[in-house]
Amino acid sequence: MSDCIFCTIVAGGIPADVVVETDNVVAFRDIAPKAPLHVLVAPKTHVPNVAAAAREIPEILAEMAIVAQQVADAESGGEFRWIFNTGPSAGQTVFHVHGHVMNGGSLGWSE
Ligand code: DGP
Repeated sequence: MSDCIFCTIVAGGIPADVVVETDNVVAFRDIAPKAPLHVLVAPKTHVPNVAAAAREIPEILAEMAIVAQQVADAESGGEFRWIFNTGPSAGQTVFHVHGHVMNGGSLGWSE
């Protein structure tokens, strides 16, 4: 989608600090990290949220989980929190599905 910031990142239109990339998935550091480890894992295909990903690109959603684990293996001893905000009231601001891979610091339940 031309007006999607993460599609623009996937296309190389704006820079991102990419930590893992596969044919289908990209993982890059959040521009405003809320924890020492805060990486976003997104499919290269545009789908709006995690349920849509499960319906439309289930194999790629599974690949996203594997990439999230790879990020955590490299940066946080293999342990991580994986968050998918869905909808504005839950804090979703970018409507291209992405999982927040987080760890470190003192994560509270609501962060
Ligand atoms: P969410 O609120 O769950 O939709 O998460 C969106 C995240 O995306 C938020 O933590 C900030 C991050 N973000 C927004 N724009 C950019 C960008 O241009 N580059 C990077 N690296 N992260 C971005």
